[in-house]
Amino acid sequence: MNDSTTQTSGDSRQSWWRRLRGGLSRTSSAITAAITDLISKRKLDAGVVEELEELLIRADFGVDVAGRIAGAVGEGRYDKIISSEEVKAILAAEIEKILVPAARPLVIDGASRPFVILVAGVNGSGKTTTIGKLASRFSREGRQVMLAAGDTFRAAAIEQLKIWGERTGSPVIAGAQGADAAGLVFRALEAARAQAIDVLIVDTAGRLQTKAGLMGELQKIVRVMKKLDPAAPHAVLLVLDATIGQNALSQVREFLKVAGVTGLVMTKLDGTARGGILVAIATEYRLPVHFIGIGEGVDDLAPFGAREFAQALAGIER
Ligand SMILES: Nc1nc2c(ncn2[C@@H]2O[C@H](COP(=O)(O)OP(=O)(O)O)[C@@H](O)[C@H]2O)c(=O)[nH]1
Ligand SMILES: [Mg+2]
Repeated sequence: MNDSTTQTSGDSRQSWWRRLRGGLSRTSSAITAAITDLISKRKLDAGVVEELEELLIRADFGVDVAGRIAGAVGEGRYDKIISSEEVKAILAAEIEKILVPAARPLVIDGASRPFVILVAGVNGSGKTTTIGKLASRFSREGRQVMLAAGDTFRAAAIEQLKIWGERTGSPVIAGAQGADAAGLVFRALEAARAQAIDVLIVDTAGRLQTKAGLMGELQKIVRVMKKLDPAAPHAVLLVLDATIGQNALSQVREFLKVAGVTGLVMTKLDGTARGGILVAIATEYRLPVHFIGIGEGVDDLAPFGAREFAQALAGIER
């Protein structure tokens, strides 16, 4: 996806770019400060390339990607004086190339009513917040949204979803704490059909400690949905917290096994200097990255664009 599909008007595009740039600034400052430091008054040589590789590994790009990008910077440029702006530009171009296949938007198929989105991920990854942000976005697009409080484990989780429902004008189907999540989701899907809802977003629990139980619960939710609509869920979004770095990779592996993940949302990119993890995941799993979260506010979620993300990460000014 390119910038023009992210925002339409020039003004909002500019303000979005500033927000994205600001959100990724921890990672980009770490990278650009190191690059400037590395190449100031020095010719490019194997030592510089190696140090560049190391700094990319520190930003969680992963060893393979870091090696590939550093190699591309070095290619044909040994013994030349190269400016940090040039290095940043090559870096951005290489990151963009890697991310293009991952930047695929979440397409809401209007023929599926409701279009059911199951949201999975470990506790604290940002599921409920992301659901609120998505509800706001879809409502603004003129869609009727309903939320299902499938995280029945904690009372606070149910309350949190209700608040997002109020804020975004979306009805919330919730049960008592401890209620059977699959049963609740069944009811929600019935209600969504009766009320001609366009998008039903289902929150889930993310208890990592009881992995087997949690994963069983997810599978049960999916099985029960299919009784009403064999095509549901139409999307399974895995929400990943960027601040956990390389652990995100093993979470993708676990959830892919049981939940049939169709796309990713990476949150909290504003809270880490290691935003390269998104690049590592995109390379390893070839899953679409639909959205990124760069703050706690309702507007701090954006469709993922390869070029703008790569440029923001490389600290390029527009
Ligand atoms: N800085 C930042 N915080 C976020 C983002 N997304 C979620 N959070 C915060 O992360 C915490 C956990 O989020 P929550 O949605 O409750 O996670 P859940 O347990 O997966 O439902 C909350 O304090 C959120 O405000 C983000 O993109 N950036
Ligand atoms: Mg939650």
